[in-house]
Amino acid sequence: MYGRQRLAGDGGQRGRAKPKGPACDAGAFEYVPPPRPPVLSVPAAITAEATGPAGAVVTYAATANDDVDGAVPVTCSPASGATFPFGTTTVVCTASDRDDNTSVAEFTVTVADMTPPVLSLPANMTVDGTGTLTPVSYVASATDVVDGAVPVSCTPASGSGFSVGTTTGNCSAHDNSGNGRSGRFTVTVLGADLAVSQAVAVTVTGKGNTTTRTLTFSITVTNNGPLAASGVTMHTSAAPYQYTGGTFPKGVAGSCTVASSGTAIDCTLTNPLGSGASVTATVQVKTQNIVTNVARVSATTPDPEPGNNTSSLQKRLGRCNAPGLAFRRELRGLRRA
Ligand SMILES: [Ca+2]
Ligand SMILES: [Ca+2]
Ligand SMILES: [Ca+2]
Repeated sequence: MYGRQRLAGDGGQRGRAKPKGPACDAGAFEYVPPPRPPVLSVPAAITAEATGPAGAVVTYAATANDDVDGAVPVTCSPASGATFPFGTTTVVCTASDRDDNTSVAEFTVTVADMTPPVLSLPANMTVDGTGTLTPVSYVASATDVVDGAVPVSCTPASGSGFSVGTTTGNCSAHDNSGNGRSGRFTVTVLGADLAVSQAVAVTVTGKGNTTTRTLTFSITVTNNGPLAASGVTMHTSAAPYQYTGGTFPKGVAGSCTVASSGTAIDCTLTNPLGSGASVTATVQVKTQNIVTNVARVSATTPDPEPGNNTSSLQKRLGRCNAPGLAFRRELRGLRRA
């Protein structure tokens, strides 16, 4: 009851406790103020990041102030500091004054996973090439605070064949809430880069009908790549003319073999040709005409630049036996393809 209230008895105030708060003596009537419960102060809706599979510990502050009692205790459920599960939970808070006037207030706590997994990717790596494509394996993983280990998808996949050069691996992972993270690393495959060039010299022996011209092609193989070249071979063709032989310089381990047809010669280096190193083989052809010597080099070590692995050199010989004229014609005829 509140407002104006008729009191029993003599119109006095006996038998009734003096009201707390702003009451006043109204003579035969006692003014009883309306009940004023405490004023509750609770947080606005809270959104919390999940810190684990169970949700998140969320703390908050709720206070109540009563017009008569001042600050009064507040009871909330779930309490501040409780672990809130995923999703939205309504927190209900109550506070009462000494007259049991009670206030109730609510707010929500929403727990969500808003953080993507943490990726663990390989450091940038450099490997020696072993072929046209070099298989490269690596380990990539991802861990999410809420979901634990989650799958990682990478392109190119571990174990794929990588070409000589630098390839970027792209990886990504998502947690069960759809939060994604991506990362990258590089795989550098080293290779060799053989290059071949050649020069020719003419040797004239004899006179008249006994004149013999021998062309000596000096074929230089250079490795411009960062990786030593293994299994270096050089195939030289001067068809239809016949080779009389071919050699590496003294001290170079390798050999040259003239094909049974005589129109081709194959030279093989025994040891790898190091980065920046070069070696020159000489092959001899006897002819009186135009000859085009084609040299082609290869290695078992990958060579990403095939365009410089072939050299073609044409030599045109005149019929004059004079060495001086032959030399001038040699100069005119010397050109590289
Ligand atoms: Ca009150
Ligand atoms: Ca997450
Ligand atoms: Ca090359």
